[in-house]
Amino acid sequence: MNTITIQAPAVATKRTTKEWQQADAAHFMHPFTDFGALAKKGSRIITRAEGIYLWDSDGHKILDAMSGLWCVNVGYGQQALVDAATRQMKELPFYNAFFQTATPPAIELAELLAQVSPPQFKHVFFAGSGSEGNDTVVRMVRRYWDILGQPERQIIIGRKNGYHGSTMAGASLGGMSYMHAQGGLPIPNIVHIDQPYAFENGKGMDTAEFGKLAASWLEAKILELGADKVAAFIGEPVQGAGGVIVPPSTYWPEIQRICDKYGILLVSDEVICGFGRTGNWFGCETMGFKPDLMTFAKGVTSGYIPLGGVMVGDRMAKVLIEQGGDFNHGYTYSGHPVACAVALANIKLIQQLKLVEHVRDDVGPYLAEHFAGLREHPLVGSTETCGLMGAILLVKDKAKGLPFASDLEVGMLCRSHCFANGLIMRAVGDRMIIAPPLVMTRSQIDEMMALIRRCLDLTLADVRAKGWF
Ligand code: PXG
Repeated sequence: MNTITIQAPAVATKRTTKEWQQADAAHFMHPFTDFGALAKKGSRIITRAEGIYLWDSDGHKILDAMSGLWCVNVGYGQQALVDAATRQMKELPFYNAFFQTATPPAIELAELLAQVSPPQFKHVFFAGSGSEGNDTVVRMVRRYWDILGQPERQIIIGRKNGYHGSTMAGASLGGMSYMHAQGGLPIPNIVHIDQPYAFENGKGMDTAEFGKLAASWLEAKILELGADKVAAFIGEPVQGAGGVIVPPSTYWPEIQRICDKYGILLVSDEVICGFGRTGNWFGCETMGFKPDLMTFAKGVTSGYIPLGGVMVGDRMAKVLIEQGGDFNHGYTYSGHPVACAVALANIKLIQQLKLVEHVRDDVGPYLAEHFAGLREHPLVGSTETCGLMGAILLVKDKAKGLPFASDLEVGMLCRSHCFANGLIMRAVGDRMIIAPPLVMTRSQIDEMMALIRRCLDLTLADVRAKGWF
């Protein structure tokens, strides 16, 4: 075979932190970043990982309580995934699925996804990421209504502070106003209702009542727009990037009832909640609803390689397959064989290690108990968990439920203590959030809780010293 052996490793590993930072600042434009500010400050360079830990280029060990970016469900260093990628790269590194062709890993993955998904899902459309998956959602939902002779059903309803990605369609479906402010978004025929966040929208209300009230905003919006104009509703079972906002248990069943009443398609964005995160295979199972479409990405490969897609429920699949004709949409990497091979190995590993049950019966309840214990801390206004994701709300006055002024950026203050103490926890405003790898053990949760408590204490000392508390 006519191949060239490359002697040197592809990545120079001998640079110092300063050298990495200089090259980074000179050439690499990071996502969601103030390029100029980061260039001055210098990036943190992560060089390796094992289990639930990362190491940076200065040799610091860090407990990764965010699973990379909500994705490394099986933890780092799983050889089965490395072997699957290596084998597939040797056998067939790429072939497309466009011109009436398919590859074995894509077919087997489609089959396995149908097995682990709720029963209404037997079909999948592959994409390269969660954002691409949600672009597919917009195209497929509108195509469905076209086929059925109702092309005026164009509008998709999302939620303020929802996150569905960063492409034109993803960012439009999402309700992040600071994203809409750049690039002329949202695209036409996408509207938003308020989120089911009791701290902001349902103060003092009974939780169950608030859940029903928040769902009623969907019905009000449908009636305002005209039901015959509304194509679909999309939401994350638990809002992730918005700050791990766990809706009341009454919310999703009521959303389902309203969608059914008006014949509107229901889309569950499972990019974060899928593949065991909430203690079931998918978040819609935990929250008790039956969507027509499910977007997935992240946990499908535990982030080892990019892959996303959309599970297509029977209601839509029947129309698209039996009446649809050509669907003029797809990506070069729809069903990429290496990505699919890694996803197969990942899902089989989740099954072998019984990670869904581990979250549901063991570490999920254990985390819930420990997060509830944090409520005694003077800074903590409330805590919430769902499976292996959690949020801690930092407040100025817990008795009165008073938040800190947002320009004080108390969450960012806490986050810098986390970084300095070897813990990755994200700040969404003053909500400190975690979504650690699902392989985490009880003793690793103990270790994480000790770090969280230390960082909360350091933050409390800071806000007291600054006279903000
Ligand atoms: N849907 C949901 C629910 C997501 O959380 C996407 C879609 C988009 O996926 P891709 O693969 O295109 O990024 C996401 C992604 C954060 C953060 O700061 C969250 C995401 C991405 C980047 C940052 O919490 N979620």
